[in-house]
Amino acid sequence: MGTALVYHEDMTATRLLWDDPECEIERPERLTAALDRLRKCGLEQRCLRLSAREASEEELGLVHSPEYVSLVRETQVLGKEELQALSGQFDAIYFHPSTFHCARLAVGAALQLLDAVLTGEVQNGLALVRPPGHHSQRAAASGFCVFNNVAIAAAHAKQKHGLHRILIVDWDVHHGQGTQYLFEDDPSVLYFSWHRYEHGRFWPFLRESDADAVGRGQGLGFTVNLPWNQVGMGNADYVAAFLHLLLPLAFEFDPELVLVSAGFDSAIGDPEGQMQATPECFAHLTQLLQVLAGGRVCAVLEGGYHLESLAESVCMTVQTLLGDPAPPLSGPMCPGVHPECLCRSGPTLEEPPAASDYDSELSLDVTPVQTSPSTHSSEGRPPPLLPGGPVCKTAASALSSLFDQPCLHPAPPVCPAVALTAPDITLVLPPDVTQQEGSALNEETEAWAKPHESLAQDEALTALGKLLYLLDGMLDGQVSSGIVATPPSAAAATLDVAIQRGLSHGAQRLLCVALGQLDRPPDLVHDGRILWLNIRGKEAAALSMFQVSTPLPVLTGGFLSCILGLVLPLAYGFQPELVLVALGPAHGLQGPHAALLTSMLRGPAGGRVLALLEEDSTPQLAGILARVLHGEAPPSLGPYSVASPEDTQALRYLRGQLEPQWKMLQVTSEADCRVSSSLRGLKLAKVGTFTPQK
Ligand code: X5A
Ligand code: ZN
Repeated sequence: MGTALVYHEDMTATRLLWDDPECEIERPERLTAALDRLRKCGLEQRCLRLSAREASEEELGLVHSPEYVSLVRETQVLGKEELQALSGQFDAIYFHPSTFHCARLAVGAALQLLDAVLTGEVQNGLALVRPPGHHSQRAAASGFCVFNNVAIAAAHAKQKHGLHRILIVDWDVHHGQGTQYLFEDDPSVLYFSWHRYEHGRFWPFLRESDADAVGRGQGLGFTVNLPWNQVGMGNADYVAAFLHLLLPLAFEFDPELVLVSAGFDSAIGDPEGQMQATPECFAHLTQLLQVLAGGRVCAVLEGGYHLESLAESVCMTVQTLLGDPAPPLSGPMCPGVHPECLCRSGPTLEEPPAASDYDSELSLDVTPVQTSPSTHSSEGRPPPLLPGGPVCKTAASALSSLFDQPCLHPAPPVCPAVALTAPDITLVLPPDVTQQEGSALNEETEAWAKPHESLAQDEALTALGKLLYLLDGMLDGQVSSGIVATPPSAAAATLDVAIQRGLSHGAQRLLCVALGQLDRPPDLVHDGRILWLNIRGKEAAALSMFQVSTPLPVLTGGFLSCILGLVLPLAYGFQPELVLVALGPAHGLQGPHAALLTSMLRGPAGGRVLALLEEDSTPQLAGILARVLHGEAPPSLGPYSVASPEDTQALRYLRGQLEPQWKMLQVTSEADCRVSSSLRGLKLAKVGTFTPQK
């Protein structure tokens, strides 16, 4: 199943015909820049190209009043003066004789994308549209938006496809007040928006953009606003907001479809947003959403006014929709540490991400660029900004070198390999997953096996040979990820060898997630190169910031809290070059849970995940892991059940222990805390009253 790209050249027609400094940023070049970049990077060619159609007036009527539709229709015949006069009746709006046509194409593009996804023609996609939609209301244009593309798509998904639960994620830097108004009393649409707010001093200056607007009537609890009261939010803030706020709610909501109001004015360089998130961050946001709704994600362009940043962020989004692993995030992952601070203390913006950082994506031979966690975690937040100084200059030079290259993408990523030893495991693998035949040389394999009694028998040696070969392929960048099956008795020793081999190959940070009865190898180095996380069903303990164990929660809610609230924040904070996921003896994990964990662990390590299974695991398990490593969506976890009190307590204890060192565990910023507290009561109320209708 593929990715659709919906577009129509006519949408470049609408443009500002008079002087208006507020509106001039919404230009035709926004679309051409994005499309050109998609072509140059070979991404457009990998998509199913769909030509946008015009939405019908009936479709516009799903959310807009007939009078408003007539008003916009009539702008087609107006002259410049009349257009300007009418535009003045709305907030931040310009009309052009082509506006009605373009705006109908924009809605039509969103609908076409939605239909392609909901009929199963494609898995996901992006509609590249102008004008944008999320500020548009039932009877009003606003903020460059004429018709609400995403809202009409949601209404259509309910009406024509019978959907019951739709998640709208609005990552544009402005509050989509139009979308909020249209669904505020509707519990079948969960609307999430983060936005620059600055305590109400940023456009659209609305009280109802604040965190305490949570919907009303039946829709109470189904509107979630995360206002940013400062500019300069970066990768760590965005990822933390998804992990700690959006995703826990989204998993509980269990959407059948995810619509993204994909504005890229929340990216670095944008004059409106003044934020710091790099284009790669949108790959991560996309990947985090792809674990929902069976991967049915429809992204529709909203804002984004820095052409380079916009184009690159669009590419990151499409590349991820296509299933490629997200490139690693650069810079220390510390939520709440904002650019002024970074410029003064961190190496990131002083040594801006350069071409080589992107080239190193699939190669571990390059010296890692990130600060190690031990240097940025021990001293807390850097001192506040001193007035004046070189701050902005540094940020600007970081930005220019970030966008200097014509195309930042490496060659299309290599596919996962599966190295299985037991011949009786036959798999239904995706066609481009390679069944690895190769093996390390016998001498080398025996040398690695020597210290381990459990690796003496032939079967264990064969598995080890395959593992070493696969691991070298991953570390050298020939394969992105892989699966190896070992005899159960050899699991611990095989994992030990994998870690040692990774270190001797020069890996600087290796994350090991061990499930079941697998102890940390006793003679492992304690120098911060290995983060050992054991999810095994005994007690919660943090022996050090690099050695953590937690019980395996039995209920779905507990499992999700453990993944979203502990495993992924640690993983994103650690920024590993390689992740080993080992399903050891008595791991107790069901297929869908293992698939979700493995799928999400692709994020922090640029897709380099090696899964170790036991030989007697079912072929289905190996198959499902191969598919998620290949970029497919994990299967649903089944009905949601709230975490048990014991699981919640264990998690809270561990987070308390580890929070001082691992900043990604902290629920970011004051605003975020306020959202959580305004939702807490509602979320609990919802668990009792909200019954998913499948
Ligand atoms: C879609 C979008 C922004 C309007 C800003 C007006 N609109 N100052 O990004
Ligand atoms: Zn915007």
